[in-house]
Amino acid sequence: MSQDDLKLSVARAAVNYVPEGKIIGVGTGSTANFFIDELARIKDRIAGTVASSKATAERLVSHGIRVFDLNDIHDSIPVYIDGADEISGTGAMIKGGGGALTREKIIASASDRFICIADESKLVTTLGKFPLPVEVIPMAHELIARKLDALGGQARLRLKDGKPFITDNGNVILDISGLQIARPEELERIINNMAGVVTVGLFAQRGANVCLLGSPDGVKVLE
Ligand code: ABF
Repeated sequence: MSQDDLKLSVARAAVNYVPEGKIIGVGTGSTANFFIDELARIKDRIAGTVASSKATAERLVSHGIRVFDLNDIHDSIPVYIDGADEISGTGAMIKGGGGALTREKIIASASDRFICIADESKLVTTLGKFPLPVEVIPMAHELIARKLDALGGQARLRLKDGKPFITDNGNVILDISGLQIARPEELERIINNMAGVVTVGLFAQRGANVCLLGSPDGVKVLE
């Protein structure tokens, strides 16, 4: 089975978690894209979606799926379905490899349940092998990089085509490599408290409620 087959298998499994007649949160990335394509098959059974990135909103709209502005939704969102770069057995995640971490964290915080969809290669014992993304206000990236280095990692400004990668929110991203994240909730709090940080891509204080992991033996469910 290819990695894409595994992503497709979890995307299909995630459709079973979509409640009828509701607005659901939809994540970003290649696994989330498989989910969007599957969601299109049942689009008449939901009221609509909120999207965690411009790219996701465009893909949803291209399927004729309604996308709401979060400010126009006055109830909590029953489920948010999204991928991850790494996930621990307790549901803590590193996210943001795709650069959408801030909107992902906002929608996760607005949702009753976070359903993480990933192939099983994303499951780790200790988070940190995948460089931890941090979205930062552009004027503060050198300052924040020094503070992150002091935590024991190496922070690098994310580039795209030789220029700083710019998020949907107009900010830049620092990727921290070399971390072994033994206490993800604590590190999330510490980095969130740095002035100039918009969002850290650690999702530990609000982790996944359910994780659907694609494996050659089928979809494994961690709850
Ligand atoms: C989003 O997509 C991100 O938080 C994460 O960076 C990425 C995972 O992408 P993929 O599904 O392509 O591995 O969920």
